[in-house]
Amino acid sequence: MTKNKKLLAWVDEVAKMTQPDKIHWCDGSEEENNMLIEGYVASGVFTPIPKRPNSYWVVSDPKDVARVEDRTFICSEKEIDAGPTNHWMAPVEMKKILTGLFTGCMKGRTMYVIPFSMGPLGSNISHIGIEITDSPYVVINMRIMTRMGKAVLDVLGEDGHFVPCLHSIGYPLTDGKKDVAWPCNETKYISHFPEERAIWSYGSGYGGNALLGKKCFALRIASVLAHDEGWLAEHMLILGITPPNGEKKYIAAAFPSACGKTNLAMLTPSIPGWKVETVGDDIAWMKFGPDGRLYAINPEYGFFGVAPGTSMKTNANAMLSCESNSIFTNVAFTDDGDVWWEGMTDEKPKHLIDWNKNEWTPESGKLSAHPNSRFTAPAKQCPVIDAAWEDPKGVPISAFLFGGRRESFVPLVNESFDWNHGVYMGSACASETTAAAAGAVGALRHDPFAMLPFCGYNMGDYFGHWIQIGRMSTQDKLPKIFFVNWFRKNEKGKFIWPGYGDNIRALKWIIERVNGTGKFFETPIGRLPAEGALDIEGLNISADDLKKLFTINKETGLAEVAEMREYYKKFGDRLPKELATELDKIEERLKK
Ligand code: TSX
Ligand code: MN
Repeated sequence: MTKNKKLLAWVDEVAKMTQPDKIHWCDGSEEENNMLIEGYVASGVFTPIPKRPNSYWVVSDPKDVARVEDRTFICSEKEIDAGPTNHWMAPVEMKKILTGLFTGCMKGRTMYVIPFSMGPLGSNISHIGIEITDSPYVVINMRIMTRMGKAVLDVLGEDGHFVPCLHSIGYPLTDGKKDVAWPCNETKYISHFPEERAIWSYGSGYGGNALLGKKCFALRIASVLAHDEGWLAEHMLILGITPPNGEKKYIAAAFPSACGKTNLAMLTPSIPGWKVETVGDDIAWMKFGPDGRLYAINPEYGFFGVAPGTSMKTNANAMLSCESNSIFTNVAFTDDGDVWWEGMTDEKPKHLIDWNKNEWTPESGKLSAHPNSRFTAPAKQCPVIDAAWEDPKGVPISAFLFGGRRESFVPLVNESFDWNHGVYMGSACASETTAAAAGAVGALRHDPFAMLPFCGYNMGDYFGHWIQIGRMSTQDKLPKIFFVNWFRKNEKGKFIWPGYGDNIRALKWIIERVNGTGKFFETPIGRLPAEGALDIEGLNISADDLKKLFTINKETGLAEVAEMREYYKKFGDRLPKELATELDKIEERLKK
């Protein structure tokens, strides 16, 4: 076990409060994993998937299917430090509520203690967390998503530091109450204490609400650590890209949801001789190396990917990653012993068991898989996992990409003039809403740096931190910053750019810009590929459409500036003056 005094004291304190029947210290072994899985198979919660070795199908409570942003709290001492984009409650007040809810909440259950490392064990960029949970589903998924078990306690040692991550589904088995397939509680709190660097999550067993290493620790708490210590914890994929000449570079990219981040991370390039390899698909932690460059690790150990839309056509490498040793949550089950979801195959199966465990046929007129259904798959099973994905030093980042889903104005690819202009681009990340999201379709939703639900402190201070990072090195060593948009439409409402594997063409120009060879022309909003600089060989796109991808309309640009100016008001005096200046400069250039 452990001799870590803080850990022993915390486990003791939590057990006194939650009153479990048993305490189980997770060692991360296969035997332990098998024991938990066998328990779920025996009770019918997990169904083995005959077509996929060591893989299981599970469905959640229909009311516990996604992260709950309106129940997510940043409990800083001062409200202003949570900022205008987070929900806040005073830490004492929140602790009082949570202590009430957690008292006796594990009665009749086993309390699991999960030691986990975010990042390769022993990397100076990695951090250790301990999750206490009463959900075996969480233990099984944490074993895929993080480096988990005994080896972590060895690294932690007697007085090593860890982030305490307390989780309960909030369903005690008191007075002989029977368990259910997916226990959870209508009352939910996903609470973060940034000053204490602690997480308390109550009432949900799903995804980011419950697998606390991911969004809660690796983004919300880590963003606070990164701000205080001068590094970056970002909602970014990391990919390696090798041109025919063999000079490999690494890129990190942030996109709002529904832009296909996992698809880009595992891209199959359409240009011969180019190769893309995956370091991570969701989170990047980056620190400056002694050479002044930013080095990135993927703090995770697996993928928790959205299933619908994933197919051998859209993302073959994701499909191949979850062929075995994977958990499938809220997808459908086929008659021949496999899982299925909308978009997996061109033709729909004739019959399924849907995610509510009801009979389903194409005539049902319902989705068979929940839109937020997921696969949990080990990253090492990805056929194009990068050779350096577990390198404790991290990989050197040459470019940052920001993006969004924008039907008009925003060009296919646009290079910032300098670091601060790039920070402006990050702050301007936004997506037009699709039918998949709540609210009006086509409305512009700001999601700065794709961090809107994941920044653990005041977003204005976060912008300032990015400005500050730019002062910590020199322009030639800092990554170049780009904005990309795969989603521009023509007047007929059709996507102009084919996307997917053809996005390598935009990445190719980006690599050429990093090398200083790519030809460009200057516009008021940034540097765009010069005529002929974008490789369109073998691409079926008209000259007219190609032009549309790079047309900057001044009136639309000025409207965009006005919209951003309005948005920036939200941040009051926490908005760095450098960003207000960037906005002024864009406006001036557009008016010229
Ligand atoms: O992931 C996507 N990417 C990035 C791929 C590396 N998607 C899916 C978004 C939802 C997750 C895209 N959708 C992309 C894209 O580049 N582009 C589009 C829009 C689009 C959709 C269909 C076609 C072209 C573009 N073409 C046909 O359907 C034939
Ligand atoms: Mn994400």
